[in-house]
Amino acid sequence: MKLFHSPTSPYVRKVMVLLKETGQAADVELIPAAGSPVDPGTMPTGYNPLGKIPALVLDDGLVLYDSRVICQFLDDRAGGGLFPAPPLRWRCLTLESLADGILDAAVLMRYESVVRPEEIRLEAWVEGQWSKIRRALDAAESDWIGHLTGPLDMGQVALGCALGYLDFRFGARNWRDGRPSLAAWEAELARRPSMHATAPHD
Ligand code: GSF
Repeated sequence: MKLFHSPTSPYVRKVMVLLKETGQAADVELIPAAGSPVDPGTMPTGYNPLGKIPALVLDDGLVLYDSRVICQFLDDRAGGGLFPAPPLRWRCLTLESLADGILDAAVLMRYESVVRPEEIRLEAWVEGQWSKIRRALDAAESDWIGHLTGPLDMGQVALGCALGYLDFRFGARNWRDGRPSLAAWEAELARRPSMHATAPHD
């Protein structure tokens, strides 16, 4: 299998963590890809018309995207158990959606600062994205700690990748402030070899 990959992409990181947690890392060849909505660069537009990564090309030529579909496929392939049976499954998937929503907002903020020329940036729009992230983090602190301290699942992996991305790109916003339980949980998760080995870098 071939995985279109970047070491800075938090969505790719979700897939990489799952591959390591389920013992499948050696089954995937990593293909570097980089680009943005303004310049697709080396993004795999021929495989994923959306021009986004991750995209996974299977040995029979079938292409899977996005990260949620890829993660479910790979977990199923290995019997990894990172998507628990219902009813817990719905909590797991909702947590993954919360984490992906944090990432969607954070990536839009990132594009606003590195892709959009300074004179046409809209500060209120950037802060609106951060408000989504702030509310999601507050919900994680107040509603999700019980779930987070249960057996590892894909929702937890996704949230760990989202928090890692906030540290990587928006460290000055100090997401840990006022969220001690979430901070303690993240510190513990970050010690897992799968998280440590996939920490983002430029
Ligand atoms: C999001 C992928 C994505 O936005 C998923 O896989 O879960 N819902 C999708 N990936 C970014 C790279 S990154 O910031 O992780 C991407 O491919 N951006 C290029 C673009 O044109 O938006």
